[in-house]
Amino acid sequence: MDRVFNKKRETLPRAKINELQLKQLKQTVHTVYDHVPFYQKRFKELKVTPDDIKTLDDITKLPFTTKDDLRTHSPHGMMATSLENCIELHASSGTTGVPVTVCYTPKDIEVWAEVMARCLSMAGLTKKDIFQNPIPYGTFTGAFGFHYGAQKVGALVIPSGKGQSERQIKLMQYYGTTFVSGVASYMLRLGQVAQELDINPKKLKVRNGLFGAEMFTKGLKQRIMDTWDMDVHDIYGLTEMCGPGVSTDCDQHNGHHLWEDHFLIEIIDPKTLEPVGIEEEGEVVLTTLTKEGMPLLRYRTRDLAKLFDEKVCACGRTHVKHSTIKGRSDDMIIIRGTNIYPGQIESVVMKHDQVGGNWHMVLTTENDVDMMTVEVETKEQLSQLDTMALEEALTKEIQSVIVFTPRIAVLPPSTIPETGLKAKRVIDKRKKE
Ligand code: DLL
Repeated sequence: MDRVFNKKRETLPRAKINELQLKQLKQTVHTVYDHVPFYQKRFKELKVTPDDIKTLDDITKLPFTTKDDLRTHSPHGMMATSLENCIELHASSGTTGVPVTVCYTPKDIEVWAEVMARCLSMAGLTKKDIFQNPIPYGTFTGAFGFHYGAQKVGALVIPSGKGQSERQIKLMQYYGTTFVSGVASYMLRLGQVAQELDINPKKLKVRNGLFGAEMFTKGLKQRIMDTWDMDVHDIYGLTEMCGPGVSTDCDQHNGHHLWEDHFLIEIIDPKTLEPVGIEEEGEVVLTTLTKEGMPLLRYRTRDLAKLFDEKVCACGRTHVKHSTIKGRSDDMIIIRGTNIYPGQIESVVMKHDQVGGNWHMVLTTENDVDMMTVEVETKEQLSQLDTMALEEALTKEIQSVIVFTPRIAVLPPSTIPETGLKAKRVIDKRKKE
């Protein structure tokens, strides 16, 4: 088995994983019951005590935790230990409101480095690699998570940090970067910048990348692979669990292995809050099993995915696999009665070779009717005839996915403004009654 960081842990037999999870779940429940004011109150309201947890299925007796709970109570009302025992703090990027703060003990940082090392190794990182980390170093978890994990693997880390795309390309050229991390849409942008500098991305030494922090479709993945002649893996994570490092897709590319010795996953119906079946899509709910600073029970991520029923993956790992994150339940837009996820539009857009890296959809109200305009940038300036042909093709293909006819605007290269770390795909300017 290659591309593995901790073979013993990553291939634990199912019975052992369940045994370990039950032991750790019991421990976590005891800890929050004894130390976390927020959970003490919730346990009392639900009339549950740690003794009620006898099997893994008993998890359904425990309270959910929501983002709003964290916004109101974190960090102080959610901590299981004093701040004195913590050595680092991070905060969510705040894409959907007030950021949430999480504090880490030394052991939390160790676990984070371990799960990141597993994800990075699964994506092909070795101690021989030159690893470039083009993510802002700050309260966002991205840069530090990758940094700690890559160092644990033993790679040489270039902490290249935020933006400055030309500089990123120059660093790749100068140091011979072989592995890149970050956000997929940014990697595509870097490909464009290299070309603008007259550098063929394929001629650089980059051969592997691990990207996440936002939904990206197979089409976008393929686009990066073709532009750079590199392999691409997808990493999922969120500040509330640790940051990046919760799961990654292995070389089979048919699901993300989630580290079940540190996180317990459930998939629920977001309306009824009941568990859904295997292979059924629902909201990802996560419980931390080894966290000391801010353990969380049944955290409702609002991310949508399904679990796969596979005992042992062809890669040799036994940890459960979930599908690519389809998006957040709050990313779904309803327009003229149709539910649309940005990913559905991206899948169509990315099939067209002439389309560049950036696109978004603008929603407006005209004569009291919702309108959707999909704006796409081209890679290179197109002739009027080619522009019209592309508009026509996109109109037809997007219409077949969303049922009504969208407007399409094909724009020259680099005209859609960048929106920071995570791409903003929906600009909603509709009149709100
Ligand atoms: O985005 C952590 C991260 C950094 C993950 C770098 C991967 C790479 P937050 O800012 O707290 O943390 O945002 C977490 O981002 O709930 C998902 O909605 C979304 N997300 C993260 N990874 C993926 C992914 C980081 N691979 C939120 N696919 C999560 C789809 C993702 N969505």
